[in-house]
Amino acid sequence: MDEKQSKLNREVLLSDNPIYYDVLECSSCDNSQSVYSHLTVNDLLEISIVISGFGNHKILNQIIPCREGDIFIIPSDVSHGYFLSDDSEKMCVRRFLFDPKDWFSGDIAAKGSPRYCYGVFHDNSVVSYAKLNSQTLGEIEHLSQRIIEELCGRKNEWYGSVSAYLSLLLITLGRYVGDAIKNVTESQQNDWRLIGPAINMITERYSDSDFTLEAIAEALFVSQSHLSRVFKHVTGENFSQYLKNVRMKRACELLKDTSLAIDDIVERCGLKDIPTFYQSFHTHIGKTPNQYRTENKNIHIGEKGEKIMVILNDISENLQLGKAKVVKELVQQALDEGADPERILNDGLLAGMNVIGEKFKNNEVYVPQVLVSARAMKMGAEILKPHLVANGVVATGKVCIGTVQGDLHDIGKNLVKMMMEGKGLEVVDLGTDVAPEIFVQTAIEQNCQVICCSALLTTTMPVMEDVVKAAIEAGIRDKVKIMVGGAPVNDEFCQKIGADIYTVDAASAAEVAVAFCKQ
Ligand code: B1M
Repeated sequence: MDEKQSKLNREVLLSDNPIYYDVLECSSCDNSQSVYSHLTVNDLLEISIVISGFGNHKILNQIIPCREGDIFIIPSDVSHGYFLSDDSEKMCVRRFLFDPKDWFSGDIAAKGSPRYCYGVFHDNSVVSYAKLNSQTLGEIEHLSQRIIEELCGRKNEWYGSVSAYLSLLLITLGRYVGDAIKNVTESQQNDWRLIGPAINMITERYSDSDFTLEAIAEALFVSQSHLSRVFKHVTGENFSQYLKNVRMKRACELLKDTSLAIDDIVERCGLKDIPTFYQSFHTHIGKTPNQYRTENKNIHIGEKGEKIMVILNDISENLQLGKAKVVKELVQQALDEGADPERILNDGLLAGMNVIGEKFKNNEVYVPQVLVSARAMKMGAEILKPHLVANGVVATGKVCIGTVQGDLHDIGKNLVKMMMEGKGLEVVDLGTDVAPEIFVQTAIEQNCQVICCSALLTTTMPVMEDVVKAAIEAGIRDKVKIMVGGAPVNDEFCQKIGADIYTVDAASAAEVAVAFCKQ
């Protein structure tokens, strides 16, 4: 579908009231990416009416052309959106979300009632569709305008008056929905009827880690293969991918809105275990869970937040200048202002180090400058250390860590060590330039459950594969987990060499090592 579009002119009324509305105005002169609704609240129904213009309505994996007078009635957690088509210039869609349970006393759901709305309430099918004629459209436009006025103007007394208008709106709609549903083919209706309840079950049961496609198929009395095929056809995703998306979305919400520990979030979202969570979260969201939490918790910065941002910026700049003492003081100042220690590390210290790295690459700074910056980084990190580790739950376990043979970079490795110690792990530090046999020998002699390899040079990355091979040769591969990390390393490389897990930063590495030691 052509997604050239769209001016999103949205007025949203989000409150405790069980009705929300928003108005989408799409026009072809704008480049914004999507007009997908974010008003997704489970169990609500959405009525969207195309008030003017024409375009496309994408619901799940299906694209349905729509134009003035079209009305769609859809459970609000079903992903859908309105887009301009190639030849359309603008389109205006009015949408109402409401909770039918709160609103009506029951007869709306009963077949044959004048307000019965073609199965949406009755059998949970995903969508009902109708085309309104111009006269009805005029009535709807008038009624919806009144609802909006009531909502905006009389928030305190809205319930009675808005409820009356909404009932009228539904009655008016109900009269016209019937015939037009023929526009949807029978097979589409059947597919939607099957997938609607399937999606509802996923929404309700995603926290059960044993939840499978088989369970849904059994509950809906269809074969697994049929359900799987229709699911892919209608949603564009296979079942496991869809379920994973739901779980990740929930994990994001919990990270953002709560202070729950990671293992709690993993359990509540029905995810397998902490290492797998870290891996899939990073692949999925492009950030570690901790980064995501830090960034999203600080969205509303306010005056204090602004002050912290200024300090973080100063940390980065002074680190680039190699002013270790100033960096130390600034880190302390940021802590005193209440900044999150992990944010100080990421947005202050590491941000500055990345600039130096870039300049180093472009020959704008040379080794001595990099070394003074590295010293400033170390001193700043020392101040942060007790705060970074304070949140750590004391765990038991022993790991060995080192930078691989040929590589002398140790700042990242030291950070990983620090975070692991903060979580209560005993860490044997092998330093830099560590040969594969040393990793393995140490793991055997000191009884380490995890071997941690860091590499910063692309030329030394292959040594990590030698560590894996050495562990196999020594017969300990099934007894020890091998973790890899460092700027040039990634997931793909980790899998290719047969290591157990790649983690992107020190905090994730520590969380995952703890989880491995618990296993
Ligand atoms: Co070097 N160096 N360096 N260097 N150096 C890089 C890595 C480079 C990217 C710079 C560049 O060109 N942009 C480049 C590598 C290019 C490549 O291979 N693709 C490079 C080069 C080329 C070199 C030399 C070859 C330069 C030369 O001599 N011509 C040389 C090599 C020496 C050697 O190792 N044999 C060299 C030397 C040095 C210094 C000695 C001057 C100094 C190191 C000082 C020290 O470590 N004590 C240095 C530095 C400081 C850098 C940069 C600027 C910064 C590295 C750093 O400490 N970052 C770096 C550029 C850059 O990365 N921006 C660069 C901060 C640190 C906290 O991040 O180590 O990535 P990092 O750790 C992260 C994550 O990666 C992760 O956690 C940390 C964050 O939480 N992590 C793990 C790390 N290990 C992990 C293990 C895990 C999990 C996560 O599980 C086990």
